[in-house]
Amino acid sequence: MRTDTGQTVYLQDYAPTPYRAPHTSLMFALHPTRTVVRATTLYEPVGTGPLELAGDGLELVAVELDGEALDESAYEAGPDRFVLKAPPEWPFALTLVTVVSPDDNTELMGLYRSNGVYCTQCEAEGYRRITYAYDRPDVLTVYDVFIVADGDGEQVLLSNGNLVERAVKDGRLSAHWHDPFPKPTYLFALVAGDLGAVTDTFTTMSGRKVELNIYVERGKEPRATYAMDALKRSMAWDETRFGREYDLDIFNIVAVSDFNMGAMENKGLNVFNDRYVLADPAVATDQDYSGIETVIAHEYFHNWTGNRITCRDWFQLCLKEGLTVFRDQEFTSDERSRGVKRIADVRRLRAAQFPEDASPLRHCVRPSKYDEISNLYTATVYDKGAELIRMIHTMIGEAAFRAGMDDYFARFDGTAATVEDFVSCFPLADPGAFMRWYEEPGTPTVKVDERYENGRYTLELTQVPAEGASIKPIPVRLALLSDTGAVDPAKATVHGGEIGPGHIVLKDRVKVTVDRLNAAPIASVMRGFSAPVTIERTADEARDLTLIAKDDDPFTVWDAVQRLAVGAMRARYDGAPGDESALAAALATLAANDGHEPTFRALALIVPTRQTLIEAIGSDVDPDKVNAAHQGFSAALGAKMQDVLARLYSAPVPPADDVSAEAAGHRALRNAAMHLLAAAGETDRAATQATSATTMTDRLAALGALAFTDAPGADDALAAFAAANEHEPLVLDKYFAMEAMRPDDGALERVRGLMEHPKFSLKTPNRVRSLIGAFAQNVAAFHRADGEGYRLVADVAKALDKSNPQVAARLLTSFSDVRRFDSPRREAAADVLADVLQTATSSDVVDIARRLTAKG
Ligand code: B3K
Ligand code: ZN
Repeated sequence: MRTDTGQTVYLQDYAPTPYRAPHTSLMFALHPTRTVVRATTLYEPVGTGPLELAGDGLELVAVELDGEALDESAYEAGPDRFVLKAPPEWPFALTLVTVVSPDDNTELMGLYRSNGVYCTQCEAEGYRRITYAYDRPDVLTVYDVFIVADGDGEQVLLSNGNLVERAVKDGRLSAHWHDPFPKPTYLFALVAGDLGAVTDTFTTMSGRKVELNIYVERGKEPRATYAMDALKRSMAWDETRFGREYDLDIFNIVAVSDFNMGAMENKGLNVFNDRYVLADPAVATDQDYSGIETVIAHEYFHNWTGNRITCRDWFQLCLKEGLTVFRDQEFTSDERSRGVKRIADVRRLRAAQFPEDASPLRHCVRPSKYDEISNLYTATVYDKGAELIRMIHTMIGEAAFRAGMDDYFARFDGTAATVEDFVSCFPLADPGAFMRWYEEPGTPTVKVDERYENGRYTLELTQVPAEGASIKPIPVRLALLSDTGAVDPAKATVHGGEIGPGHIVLKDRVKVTVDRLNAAPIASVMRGFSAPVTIERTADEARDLTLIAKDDDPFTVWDAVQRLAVGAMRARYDGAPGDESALAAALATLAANDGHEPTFRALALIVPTRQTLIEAIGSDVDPDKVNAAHQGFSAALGAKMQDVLARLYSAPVPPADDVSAEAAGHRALRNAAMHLLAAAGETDRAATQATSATTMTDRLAALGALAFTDAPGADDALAAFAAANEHEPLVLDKYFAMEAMRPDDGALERVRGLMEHPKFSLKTPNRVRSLIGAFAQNVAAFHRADGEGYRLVADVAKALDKSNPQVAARLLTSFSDVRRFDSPRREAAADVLADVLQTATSSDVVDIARRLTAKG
C-alpha cells in the first residue's frame, strides 16, 4: 500500500541527472506472484555524487557492479529508493535484481495481470514498481529485453522495438526484443500471454514494409479489424500531412480489459483499454467506432510527438499531449468532417475543460508545480493544450505551421524537449505574450458589442482576462453578414488589433467600423471557435435566428442554437412559462435542410446538457429545478417540431455493417429526432426500436430515449438488455452507465443495488467508471440535498484509495462543481470531502481532496 502523500515538485527545480543511462538489459522470468526482474544498466557519469534511483514498493534481492556482487556497505536500499553511494568515475554497469508480484498489483501501474495476460503501464511513474531507475522522461536509454515464461509455444511475448529472437524449449518460451530508439522509462512495455491476433502490413513512404499486429482476447479477432483499418489510415495520414514515417519493423497493439485509462503509446507496443479496440456493429455504437479511430490515431501519432521527441520533465506534459490531441483532431477532420469535428471538440472543451479551469482544480496548461503527477492528465493539459496549438495554426496559417513542425522534428528529434523549444519553431508575432497561454490558468472572456447608426456599423471586441490573469493574444475569426451577402472586409476599418490572414489578433480591445451601409450587418464572431474563450454576447433572438439561417460556419450556427436553447431553459428555470416557437421553427428548417450534413443537423437537435444550464445559472443551483427546466424545454421543442421530426425519423436506416461517418450521421439524425419525440411523450418509436434495432447505436439510442423520459416499459427494456448482454463486458458497461444516469428519483437506490450485481467489481476500472463515474454525472442524484449521492461516490473513492488510487482520484474530481449548488449541498459535500481527506492514504486522493477542500 502506498502511504506517500507526496512532495511538491517545482518546475524551477529542474536539474539534469549526474549520470546518463545509455543502455539497459532487462531480463524477466515471469511468474504470477514472483516475477524476477534482472536489470543491468550502463551508467556514464556527466557529473559527480551518488547515483540515486527511484523505486516504489520493491523487493531487492541482488546487486552487482560490473558483474561482481556488491557489498551492502556500498549502497542504501529500501522499497522506494536505491542509492549507490560512491559510483566509479568512469562508465559502469549496475545490475539490480528485484522481485515483483503481478497478481497482487491492483493499482494497474508497473507489471500486472489482466485476464491472465501480463502487461505493463509505466507512464508516468510505474516503471519504478518494476525496478529501480532514473524514472524520469529526460533520461533516454536503448533497451534490450529478454522475457522467459512457461508455455507451449502459443503465447505471445512482446516488448518494444524489433524482435531479435524467439525460442521454445522444454516447455519454456523466451524472446529477445531490441529497441534501437533511446527512450525514457515511461515508454517501456511488456506483454505476455495467450492472445489472438489480427495481422496486416503497411508499406511506408520510403518503401519499408512494417508488420502490424493487434492482439486481443482469443475469439474476438474479428472485432479488431476496424482498429486495424484505423491504424493503417493513421500511418498514411501522418506521412501525407506531417511527413512522418514509422520507424520500426513491427508495430504491435494489445487490448486488455483492465486499464486505468484509454490507451498508452509505448514505443512499438501500444497497450489499449479494449473498449478502444473491439467493435462490431452489434456491440459497439458509432460513437465507439469514432472513439476507436481517434485513440488508435492518437497513440500512433505519439510515435513522433511524445516518443521520438519526448518531454524534458512532466511539467511539459502538454508538449506531447496537447500536440498529439491537435494532430488526432486534424486527422478526424480530414477523414470525416471538419465542421462537425470542431463542434464535437468545442462541446468536449466546454463540458470538461472550462469547468475545470473555473474550479478549485484549475491549473495552467504548463503548470509550475504539482503534488501528484497522475492527477495532471487533465482536460486542461490535453484539450486546452490542443487549443493553444490550434491558435498558433490559425495565426500563422497551414503552410507556416507545417514548416514550423518540420523544424521542430529536425531540431529536437531524439531529445527531451520543452514547450519553449516547441514555440520557438513558429514565427509568432509575440512569442512571450503567447507563452502566457501556457502559464496562466482560467478562461478569458471576449465581449462582443455592436452598434448601428446612420449607415455606420461598429463592432467592439473586448478581452476580459480570467481572475488574476493578463491580456493574451486571441485570434478572432470574423465575418460580417448582410442581406446582400458578406460585407467586403476591405471596406472595414480596424483599430487596435493586429490583422492576420483571415483573423484579427485581439489584445485588450478591437474596434471594427464599416460606413455607408443600408442595413445593420450581423457579426459572425469566433468562427470555427478560433480561441478557447467564453463568448459574451447580449441576448438577441433575431440576431441568432439570422445566424442560424444564414451563416456558413458550422460552429457559429451551432453556437447560436446553443445560446437560444440555454436562454430558453434558463427562462424556464427562473419560472417563466417558456416560449420556444421561434427556435423550434429555425431548428425545423435547419434539420430538414438536406444541404447540411446529417451529423451537423443531429448535433443541432441535441438539447444542451443539464451541466450547460448549471453553468449558465452559475451559483446556488437547485438541481431538481434544472431537471424540470431541461425536461420542459425538451418536451416543448419536441412537440413544436413533431412533423419534421417524424419525417426525419422515417428516413431509411443505413445498413448495419456500414460504419462510415456518413451512415453514422444518418443514424444520429434519426435518433436525435426520436429523442425529441420521446421527450414530448411520443415514445412508441423508441419502444419499437429498442427491440428491432440491428445496431448497438440504434438499440442504445432507443433505450436511452425510454430511460431518460421514464417511459412505460423502460425498466423492462433495460432488464432485457442487461440479460441479453451478460457476457459482453463492454455492453454491460453501457447498461450500468444508463441505469446510473437516469434522471428519476430512484437513481441512488438503483446504483446501490447494482453495486451488489454479480458483474460489478471495484477491480475493473471500466466497470467503476460506468456505474459510479456515470452516477456522478447524474445531476439530481449526485447532488441530492441529503448528501447521500456525495456519500456514495466518496465511499467508493475511499475503498479505491487503497487498491487503485488513480481511479479513486479521478472519481473524486466530480466534486469540483459542487460550489455551483445551494448551501445545504455545499455543506454536505464539504463534510464528505473532509472525511475523505482525513482517511485517505494515497498521494493521488490526498492531492485532489486537499485541493477541493482548500479555503479561498
Ligand atoms: N500517455 C497516456 C496517458 C498516460 C496516463 C498516465 N496516468 C495516453 C495518451 O495520452 O495517449
Ligand atoms: Zn496522449
